[in-house]
Amino acid sequence: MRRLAPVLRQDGADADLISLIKTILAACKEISFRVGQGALSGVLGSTLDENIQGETQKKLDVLANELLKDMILETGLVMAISSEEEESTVAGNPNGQFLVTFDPLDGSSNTDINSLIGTIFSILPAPKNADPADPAIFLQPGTAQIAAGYVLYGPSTMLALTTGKGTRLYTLDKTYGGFLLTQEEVAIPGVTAEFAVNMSNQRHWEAPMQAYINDLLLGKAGPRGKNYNMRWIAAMVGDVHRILCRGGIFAYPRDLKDPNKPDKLRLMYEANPMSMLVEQAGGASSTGYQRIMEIQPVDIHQRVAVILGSRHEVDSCLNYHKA
Ligand code: AFP
Repeated sequence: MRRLAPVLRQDGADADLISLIKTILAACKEISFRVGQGALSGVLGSTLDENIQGETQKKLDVLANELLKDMILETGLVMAISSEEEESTVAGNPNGQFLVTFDPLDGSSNTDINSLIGTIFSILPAPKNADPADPAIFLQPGTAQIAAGYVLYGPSTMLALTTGKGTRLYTLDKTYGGFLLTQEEVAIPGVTAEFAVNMSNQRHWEAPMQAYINDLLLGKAGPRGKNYNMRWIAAMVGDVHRILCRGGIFAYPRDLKDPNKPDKLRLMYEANPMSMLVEQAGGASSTGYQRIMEIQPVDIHQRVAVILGSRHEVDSCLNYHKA
């Protein structure tokens, strides 16, 4: 089996990018170890604090954030980092050529029930001669991403990674301590009969999403002419991983429950990296009205509606939004 570095070299990644990715993964291996220890590690449960999103922080969120932040900044390769758990960006080396934005622990409500969680990351180019302390350096569309990936802490620890040459899956070999290539080229089937959405929000969605899901629920007797199955992991990494493995559509649509927070998922460290992984695997990703990776960000913690997965199913959903 092939190790990560030679595969990245073959894909044209330079030594600095490989070194940065390996550092991110070194932090993820440490997180994987702590997660694997479960209650024995003493890091389950909540802190007394809230993050910038107003959500209770889990101890593991804080630990994962500190590990990633410190290790990435120590490389000297990075001008600044931005994290779900940091109110603003954190400056690094003014001459660093990369920016890294990450969700240290996605699906953190799953930590206490020994269920799927993961780390999502996105690597962007650092602008030349910019102020490392200025958050505006991160406001680049997803199309500018140099690399994107996630590490899924499940029964095995897996890495999904793209540097723009397809999406590849690796599995952490805990005996040797490195990630080995286990799926060279992920290809999401274009057609699916599986959807993932939090149905409890259905009554708050916009009309096009209501109509689309209603038609899926009508099954064989409805306009789609086939029965659909539903899955919801409550961790985007888990749902996207399933879609990379066997297809499907994942949606966290706009929701009119709280007018101050119509969208849930974060553009910079959830939607953009996942969109790059999905598109590089032949899938599609949209807000319903716009390709996610073409959104010009206005804020590092910006939220967006997300509809992604099997290309033809995403197209069907988008047709409802055109009507
Ligand atoms: P947390 O990481 O804060 O737990 O949020 C996870 C998440 O952002 C995303 O990974 C899930 O798909 C979604 O929220 C789950 O949302 P529901 O709470 O509506 O199930």
